[in-house]
Amino acid sequence: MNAPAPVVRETSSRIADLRQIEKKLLWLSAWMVHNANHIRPNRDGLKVGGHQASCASCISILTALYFEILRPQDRVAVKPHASPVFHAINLLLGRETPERMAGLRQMGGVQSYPSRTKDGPEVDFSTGSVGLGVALTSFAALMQDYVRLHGLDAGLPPGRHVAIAGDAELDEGNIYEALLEGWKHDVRNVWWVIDYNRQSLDSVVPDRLFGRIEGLFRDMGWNVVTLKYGRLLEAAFTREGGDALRRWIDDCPNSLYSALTFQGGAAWRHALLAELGREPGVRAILDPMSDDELAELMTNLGGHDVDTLIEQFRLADAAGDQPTCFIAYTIKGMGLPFAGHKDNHSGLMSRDQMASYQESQRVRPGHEWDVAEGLDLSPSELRAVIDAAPFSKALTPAGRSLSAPAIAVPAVLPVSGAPGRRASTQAGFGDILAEIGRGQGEFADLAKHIVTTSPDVTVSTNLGPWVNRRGVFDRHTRNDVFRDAKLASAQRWGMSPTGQHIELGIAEQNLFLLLAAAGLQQSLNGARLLPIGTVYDPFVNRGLDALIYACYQDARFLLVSTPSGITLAPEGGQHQSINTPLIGMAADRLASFEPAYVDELAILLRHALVHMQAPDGSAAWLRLSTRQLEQPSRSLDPAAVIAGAHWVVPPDPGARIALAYQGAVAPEAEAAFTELQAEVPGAGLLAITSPDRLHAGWIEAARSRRTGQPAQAHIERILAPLSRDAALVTVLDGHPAAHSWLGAVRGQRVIPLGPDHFGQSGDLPDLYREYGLDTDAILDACAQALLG
Ligand SMILES: Cc1ncc(C[n+]2csc(CCOP(=O)(O)OP(=O)(O)O)c2C)c(N)n1
Ligand SMILES: [Mg+2]
Repeated sequence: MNAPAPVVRETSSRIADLRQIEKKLLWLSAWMVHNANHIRPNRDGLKVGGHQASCASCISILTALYFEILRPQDRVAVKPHASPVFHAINLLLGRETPERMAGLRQMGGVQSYPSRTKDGPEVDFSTGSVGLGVALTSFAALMQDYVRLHGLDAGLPPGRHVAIAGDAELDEGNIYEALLEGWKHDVRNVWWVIDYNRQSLDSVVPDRLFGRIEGLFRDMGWNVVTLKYGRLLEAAFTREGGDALRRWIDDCPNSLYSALTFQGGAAWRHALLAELGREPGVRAILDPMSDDELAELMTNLGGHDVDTLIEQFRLADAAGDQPTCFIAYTIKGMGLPFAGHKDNHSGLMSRDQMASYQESQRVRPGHEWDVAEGLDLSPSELRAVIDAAPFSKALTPAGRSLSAPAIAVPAVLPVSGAPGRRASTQAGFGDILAEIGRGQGEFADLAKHIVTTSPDVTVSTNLGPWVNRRGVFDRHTRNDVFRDAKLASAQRWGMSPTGQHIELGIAEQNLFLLLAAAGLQQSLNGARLLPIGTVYDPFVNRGLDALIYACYQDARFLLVSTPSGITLAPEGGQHQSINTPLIGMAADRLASFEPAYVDELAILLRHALVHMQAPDGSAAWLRLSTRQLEQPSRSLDPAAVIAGAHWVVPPDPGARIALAYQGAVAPEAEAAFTELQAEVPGAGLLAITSPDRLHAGWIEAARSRRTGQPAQAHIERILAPLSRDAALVTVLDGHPAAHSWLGAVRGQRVIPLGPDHFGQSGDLPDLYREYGLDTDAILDACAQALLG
């Protein structure tokens, strides 16, 4: 039998010092919330909020991690409601200011939940929508391996990815989707530390749940470490009567345990004596203790014992890189007056409670933000304690956020749609990417930095040819059995550490979390990646929260969604999407486009690759179609295509009507326009490539004008030649609200066409007639418009 690994114990003086840090973090986080709610002037009468109990629950976990275990290269997602503790840690590390602490949940102050974009580079991963930050750590670990194996990183030591999760976060389904995907990709070096306070927002969680969850983690190849008891309880268990005491606690329902914790020492004594008083030895344990001492003993859980936490983290570290879940038993509100109360999630200490807590902490009024105030350490001793933490060393002289130079994108992409040929934008996308994938000449460097991914729709979104050229990524080399056996297949998918496509299972939230992780690699690992993810347009909805989350952190990637709309006609049903153009308009930090022809696509794809890398850029989204259209022969103004619209046939000055189309319904609009022109010479035909960019430009110009800056939006210039009372007939294969705002630009009338119902199989003539997108419907709308 192997000898067990030696247990590395901290010296008792270091533990005593870390207990001082815990004390300070509990104070600072509670005070931060108190100050925001009870002291700072409140101008609007709204509750400011903050979560003193959620913070108190994880003080020891965060102390052990940040002041003993974490190294500068480790990356952390902190559970959203522990934001004040996280910021207090940064205050101790000299990376935050008391002013920003005092401004918790205020403009310019520290944010309610850790935010990369608002709080700055100390935040590795934003959190807020529970479950997503936790899962993101797993994808970030995968992407760290990717950039290292491709030699694209900055060469710093690899870090571990750590999530501090609330136990209720494990109710989110995306956690299990991520676990399964992580197992498939053999993800390593991930730790999830669960603050197991057995409370969520509304209530105490069911007792039997964690037995199940532990099993799930083990099934997914994770090591599970349960930290149930601290050193005081462990010592008590070794005494006569200790076994009975342990059994009693093990069997105690979560709700009773929480209630007794809230009630305190006398209640514990009453309950324990009633049930265990006759057990030999028990009274000898309980009787000599004061009520306070008994309460301290009974709440001495593993997640509140920094000594136990450090020991278990060290053991897991020594055991290797297996993903590890720590179930750290805690009490919500530990150390504060509402500890254990089931309603404490949003509870705030009263002024009286804070006054006595402040006194007990020996914090003089006016010295609330002084870091050494009330501690048994002088300021210089405290400094030395903090400096001894590995995490106190800077990751780089420039801090935690790295950078990498932009990758040059050639002026023109290789395929732009041969005039006269029939092609879809989806096919055009696949062709362009496959050409880039040859890695020839000026495209060599670009090709190296692109990484693609898809949730089981790689082939049907036309990424196959790119993947054939660049291979599938896997940490281990795996042969393509079909190819080795010389069986014919269009897909040649050998897997290796140099592959550039990450094949995902069908869960769309994982797609967006992976894109988030890939799109943050510049900052996290100094690796410039150009991540491209493909998905069916309707199933953007399935991953929507994760998409918004990725953009919220300013991750940079390109989303290509195809097929879209009702145009994939016979497939019908829930494969049709109508709300996605509106999502594209409303999503922050996401520039959305929908080309009709491949020449527009080539311009927009190139723009997306540049825009993703621009300091003031964003993620981008191309909504594409499988409908084949005859490609036009023309030359385009790229700036107009990028700005969102270009005249195919410019209107005469003062024209009474224009017809505007977006995407795959171009042929119906063109046919209608030919007839319209015969009736109304001088009418215009407008191609809309992005209602999102048009709308954003319009809002921006109006904002500038309000501040006295002259500005004209692209859509204002576009519509200017039309007469004031001109009519606009608009059509897209998406919800018509994407265009109906156009009438507000210059006060012109709009008749917007587009499906507002979906779900019917059929062929294009039937469906376009049914939903009012065919040429007749467009002409009817034009006639109505002309009649006024
Ligand atoms: C997706 C999502 N749903 C709901 C919420 C509202 N909410 C915030 S915290 C919380 C419960 C958190 O419980 P837990 O994760 O156990 O945290 P802790 O007990 O440590 O505060 C809920 C439901 C949220 N932030 N995100
Ligand atoms: Mg909880």
